[in-house]
Amino acid sequence: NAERGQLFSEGNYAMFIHWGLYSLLGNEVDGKTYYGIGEWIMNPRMAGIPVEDYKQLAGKFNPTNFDAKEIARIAKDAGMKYIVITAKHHDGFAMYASKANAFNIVDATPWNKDPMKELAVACREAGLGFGFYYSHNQDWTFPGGGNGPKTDEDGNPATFDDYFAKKCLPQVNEITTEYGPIELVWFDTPGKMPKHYVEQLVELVHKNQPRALVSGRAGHGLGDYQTLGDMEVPRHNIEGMWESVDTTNDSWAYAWYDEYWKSPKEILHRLIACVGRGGTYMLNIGPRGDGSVPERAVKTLTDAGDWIRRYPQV
Ligand code: JFZ
Repeated sequence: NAERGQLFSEGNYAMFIHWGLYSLLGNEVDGKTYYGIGEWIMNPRMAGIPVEDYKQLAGKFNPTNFDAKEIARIAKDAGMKYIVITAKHHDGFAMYASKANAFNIVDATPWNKDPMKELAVACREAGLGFGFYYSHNQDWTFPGGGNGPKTDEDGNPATFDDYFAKKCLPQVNEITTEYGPIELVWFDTPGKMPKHYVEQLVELVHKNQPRALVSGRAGHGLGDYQTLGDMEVPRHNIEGMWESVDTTNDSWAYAWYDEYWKSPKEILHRLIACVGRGGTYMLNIGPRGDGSVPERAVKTLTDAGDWIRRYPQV
């Protein structure tokens, strides 16, 4: 599909955003800091937060400093062309108004707004593309989801089929119909998910969004392009469409202690290496639980952008 590949045809530079309930914790739980990627905080490898406790966090999620226009402006000033944000990560919390499942930012928080509606509009107004990350296999809070609860509320066994039919497929339908034209759906960590599920999802995205690309991590080679390992920059040219994902510091989601910022020079080096070798570079920021973007992330992106705006062919 020639039109569908256009986004990557001359390389590209994009903003990736990891933002969710986990951002509220910033890798600190009950006064204890856990070192690792912030969006994994509830996992037993990190704090191991029980599902019911984690769900309670939604009641405290009130990101009054979220400013969609400001985020779009930061991406634009950075020289980026589109934004991809977490609609749902492995924790299962939908960061948009989901009718399919009540564990979402509109129904479960005091904030009661859909930030994705605002961001989709802000991107369109700024001339930026827009897309969603969606954790299709792992869902740690919905019964039957990958690495999630094995039984439902009544203690009956739940299967992946239950999760897929009741939550995953309807939500992917929502994110590909409710936010206007989108550029990309970024599926991740397919694990052992059987092929027929992935086929249904890819088909649905292509039906609802004929121009949108599906990430390589959909699984079973069914994505539209290849996604390299996290933070991997290849040393040689790679055939076909590919993308490298990276983050401005160490964690993807906000972690309070994470000041391991890459320099603008390092970011430019990685961007140019990717684009020069035929790929696309997507660079992540992790807004805080209140919606604000860490100042150093903004400065790093903007400083790199100063160079890009001087040499706009990149
Ligand atoms: C995944 C997620 O688990 C993580 O939280 C984050 O969203 C990241 C962007 O993607 O983690 C991965 C997935 C694949 C690889 C590495 C980390 N990989 O293929 O090297």
